[in-house]
Amino acid sequence: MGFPYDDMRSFIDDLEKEGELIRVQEEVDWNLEAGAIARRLAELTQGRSVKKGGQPAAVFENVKGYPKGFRLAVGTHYNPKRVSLAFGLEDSDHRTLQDLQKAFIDAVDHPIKPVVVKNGSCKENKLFGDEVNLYKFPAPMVHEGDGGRYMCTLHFLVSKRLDSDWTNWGMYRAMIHDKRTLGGLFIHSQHGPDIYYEYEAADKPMPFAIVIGADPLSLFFSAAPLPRGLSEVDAVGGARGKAVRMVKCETNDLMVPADAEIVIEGVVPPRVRAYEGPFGEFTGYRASPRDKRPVYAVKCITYRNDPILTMSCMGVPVDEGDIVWSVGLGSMYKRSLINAGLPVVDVNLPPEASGVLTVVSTKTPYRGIAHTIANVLDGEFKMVSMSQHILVVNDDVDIFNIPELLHTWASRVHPERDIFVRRGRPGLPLAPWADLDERQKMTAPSALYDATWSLDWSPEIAIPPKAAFKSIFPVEVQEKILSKWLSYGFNAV
Ligand SMILES: Cc1cc2nc3c(=O)[nH]c(=O)nc-3n(C[C@H](O)[C@H](O)[C@H](O)COP(=O)(O)O)c2cc1C
Ligand SMILES: [Mn+2]
Repeated sequence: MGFPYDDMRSFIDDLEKEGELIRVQEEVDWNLEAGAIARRLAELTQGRSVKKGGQPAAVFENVKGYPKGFRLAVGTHYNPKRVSLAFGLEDSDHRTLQDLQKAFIDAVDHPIKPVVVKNGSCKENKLFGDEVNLYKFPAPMVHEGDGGRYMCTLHFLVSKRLDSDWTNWGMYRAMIHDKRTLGGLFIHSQHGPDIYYEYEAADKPMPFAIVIGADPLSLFFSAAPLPRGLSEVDAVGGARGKAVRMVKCETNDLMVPADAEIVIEGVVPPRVRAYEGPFGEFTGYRASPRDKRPVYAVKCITYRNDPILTMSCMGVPVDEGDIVWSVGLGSMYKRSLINAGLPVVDVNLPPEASGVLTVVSTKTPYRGIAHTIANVLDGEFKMVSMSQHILVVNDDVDIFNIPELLHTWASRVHPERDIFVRRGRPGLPLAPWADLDERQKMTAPSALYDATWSLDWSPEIAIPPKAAFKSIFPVEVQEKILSKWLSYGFNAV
């Protein structure tokens, strides 16, 4: 079908045509086998396309103990090439994280509202009341040591603010408690959790829909911190250049994409908690303990014939979480810093750092701009969930070049003067470096590293010149060498 995709299936078909996905006919167990394959694919792929040495994504067509047709998909967003296809970018083989950031920011700045349609393929099968059984789907036991089978690892939660038109889509993991109940992790200051706490304060159950396997951009935007009040579906419409088609839920007034694979409907009741987790997380560790967390009481499930359950096996980089943070968070941080009038050049959350490191390159018109940058991000994004470490560098550094970035960090941060330990802020409950008490109370400390040269230092005598081809040779010498490169006998670059 090609871009824009109306559903996950047509995207999967295109990934297959591009050589970026295979269909596995061999029997695969939902119990650890699917997760372990997904993990190995991520670790071998490292964000590369198949042409450049990565492994394909996979649809498991034959899941142990399940009827034919009930399928699992992994790896659909493991590299920028697949995401570029989802965005409809030409020349997807050569697209960079920066190209994707640009497409993401454009979409947020040019949203398109969804359209409501009467019917959709997500209504092909309907389960109500006693028929509801989450185990009907091959929800995976993703990693060893997880608290249970996770139905929702690559999906989004639809919820609507009390007394407002703002409908939020957000990705918050959910585990099966029993055939009609899910439970999940709500990290403070995220939109979905904030909306739930509003209902809870009013002593009302929060109606929800969980959508699995909608078009490939939906989950990408659902996992990023869009501006408060902007409905993710409008940004997805913007990215598609075409409105998303939506149908009404069976048991509440929420709208869901018409051709989603699986839709779970129900309520999150106030003041009910059940033990959820632990789970292997995006930081590359299983750090947040089993704890009492909100529950989803399921009233209805609708699904397409031969449904595809998308899943993520998060862990060490690079998996889809790392790509999503890099593009989604990177875009939103850059947009907000530039909108705040700061002379920021680039923002990179290197996928290799699991999204907990934010690097900003900037001009330095005044002393301490690194703190202004951190404060803007704190204010707008609260920074609870991601980007616990912020590294600010001068704009001579290409922060998308990881060796250059590491060299800068190692060579320009004064250990006494340039590292600012940040305590007392809300912290990441999943922070692997924090002690258990800090993780449970969400008070993990974080740090700001100011790698910009001191404005007091004289460029002539105190700032060490960089001994790089581009900076420590006269332009004439550089040009001569570039023009003669091949005649010297060296390889083309
Ligand atoms: C695979 C995946 C799983 C995630 N799981 C959770 C989670 O369990 N709880 C949570 O609060 N955020 C989780 N996130 C992060 C949120 O999706 C992300 O911060 C997003 O901005 C939330 O949407 P919101 O800004 O509308 O709240 C997850 C992200 C991904 C990619
Ligand atoms: Mn949101």
